Amino acid sequence: MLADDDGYRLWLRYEPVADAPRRAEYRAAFGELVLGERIAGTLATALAELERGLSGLLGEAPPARPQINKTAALVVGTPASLPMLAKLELAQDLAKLGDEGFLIRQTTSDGVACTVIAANRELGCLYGVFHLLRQVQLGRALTELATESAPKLRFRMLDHWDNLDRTIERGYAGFSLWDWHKLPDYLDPRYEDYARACASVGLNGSVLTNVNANALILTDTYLRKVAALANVFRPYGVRVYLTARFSAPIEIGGLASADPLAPAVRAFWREKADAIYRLIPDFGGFVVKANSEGQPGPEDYRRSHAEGANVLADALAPHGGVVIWRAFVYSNTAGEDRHKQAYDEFVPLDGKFRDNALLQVKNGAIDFQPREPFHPLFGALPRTPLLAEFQLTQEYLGCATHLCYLGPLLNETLDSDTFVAGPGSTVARVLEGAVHGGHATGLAAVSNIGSERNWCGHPFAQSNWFAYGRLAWDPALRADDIAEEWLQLTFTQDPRFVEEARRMMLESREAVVNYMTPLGLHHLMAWDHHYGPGPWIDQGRADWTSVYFHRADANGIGFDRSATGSNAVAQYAPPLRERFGKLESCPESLWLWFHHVAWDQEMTSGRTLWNELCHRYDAGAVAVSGMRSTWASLAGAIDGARHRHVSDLLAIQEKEARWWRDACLLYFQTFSRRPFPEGFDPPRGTLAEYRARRDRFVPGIRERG
Ligand code: GCW
Repeated sequence: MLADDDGYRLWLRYEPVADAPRRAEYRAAFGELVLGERIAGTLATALAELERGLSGLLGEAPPARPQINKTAALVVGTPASLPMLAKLELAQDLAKLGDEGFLIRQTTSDGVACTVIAANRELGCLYGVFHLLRQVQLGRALTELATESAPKLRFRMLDHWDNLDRTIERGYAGFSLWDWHKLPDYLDPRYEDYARACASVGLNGSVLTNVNANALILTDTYLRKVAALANVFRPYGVRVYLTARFSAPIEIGGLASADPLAPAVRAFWREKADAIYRLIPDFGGFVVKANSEGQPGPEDYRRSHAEGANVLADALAPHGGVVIWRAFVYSNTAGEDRHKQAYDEFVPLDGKFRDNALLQVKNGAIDFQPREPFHPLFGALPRTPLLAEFQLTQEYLGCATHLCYLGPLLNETLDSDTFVAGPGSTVARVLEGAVHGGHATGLAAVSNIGSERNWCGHPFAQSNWFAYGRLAWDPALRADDIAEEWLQLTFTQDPRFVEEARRMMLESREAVVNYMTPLGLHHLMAWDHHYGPGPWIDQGRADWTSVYFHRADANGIGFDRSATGSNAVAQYAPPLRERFGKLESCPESLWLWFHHVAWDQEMTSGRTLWNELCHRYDAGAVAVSGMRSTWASLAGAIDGARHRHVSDLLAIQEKEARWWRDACLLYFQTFSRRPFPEGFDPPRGTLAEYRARRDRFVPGIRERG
């Protein structure tokens, strides 16, 4: 019987290497730990990680010494901290690796067999240490350790939507990690474990607060608390960022206006930035949601987003900080197709932002749906550095209960070809600065972390934190390799388990797409909390309703965004605008995103659209039942606690997938007026029952009373 595991250690479990000969090889090769001189800060952290990791993996940590005196050594340092590195002639290789990259070499120095982890900066050493530990955890042969690695993206951010009262907007894993009430005096040990986990996958920025921001975070009392967190994160290379409420000059500055061009407002932001940097010298900067969903912004003063962003950018520039301005902007009154609004707003502003102002663009044009085509702003702003924003917390992908591995979604967006500079202009290459010759920028993701013991609530949700970090380091990595690695690190190396669970993970996102929003449907979730189906939602602000997005009628279903409709397709570069614009060339997976399609339209499967829709909804629900039985067959391969936890959640997911399937199809049938295909397992409830269901106090939103 394997001991129960509560999931707290994530992918950093450091259990003894199971293969005894391999363990002996490692022990022999890592005879002693030799670290660069001036051990403090990040280098000390790297040593502590090595000792901790190797003592778990190998049974004991090799002794740490300032120089070699055995026959084998694990040597870690920068050329500045470890003079012996000079002899190894690494300078040329290191030169390519920048501030955060590292290399691992196996070599001899004065007759001593050395495994060397070298980097230009201490943070690179720490990343190299985590890389090495991961290889040892995976039981890789010593001959496979040599590598060179540098992040392809500069900003690798985790965005917390955490409120000061510790609730988390769209959070499904408990309350906020940040215990503001007890900070700065009490430092929960979790803070350090959080930073370790982030650094272990290469994340280097943490936005502590919700983009629906509270200006109080910028007051002195809170900034001292933020500084305490920054002190904990610093050795791990995780910089702290805060969300800035645009109206803060009024709310905490005593000004009558927040007009970005008013001298007093500029002075407010300058003084605020100065005060922050006095407390947090490596503060990352501000993230701003402005003029979106009721948030204040420069348009309140008839100023552009660029004018707004630049004031904050100017305040941060002397300190090396950046402002990350969100492009998730749409009008407060429904009018133009929401798909088009951010593009229309920001394309005319290209080139008008300061160098230290970055635009953060959601992966798709609407809002973190199970499947969206990539956002047309990628590639459309050659003079503006961009971050792509993903959502790890599963607001639209099953909230707290669904197993949905997001690796395939991330790959799908990052691999999407924008064609802006010919074929191969993928979103990833746009972000890397390779398409327009700009600077590499980054990725951001809304965190799925909370106070639950296992951090993410669902044991498999940890894989999304992990996969995101790995892809932010290298957007070319493949979701299936990452899944395999994560499973081995997190659960076991048992090949049957890894193979079966990996298959489950890889199928899981498509299953969610199928039972929620197949064929390009989107935003059919229940009102406000977005938990469960609500395709019938037709009240309230039009572009927050489901009927706005699916447009089902007696003829067919789908949002016409072709030239005959809203013409959002024109926002994509040729040949995509033509490809998406015509039903014949549009991928079927996006049909109802871009077209209003007749119920009897034939699809490549030979089915009519209506029958295909039934088939997809059913296939999604069936896939979850399949995941459930696969998982049941894996009992015993891992510890009982985590196995049971996942089993119970899969049982909930199976019920909920069926709920989605039945509710959506019964509802759409009122338009299609066609029977369910032959052999179709009929819905278990009635439409009236599904419509009458009211879920209260769903996690992730604040409901009172
Ligand atoms: O998807 C929507 C969410 C809001 C969120 C918003 C955003 C923070 O429903 O809760 O607000 O996106 O990204 O700003």
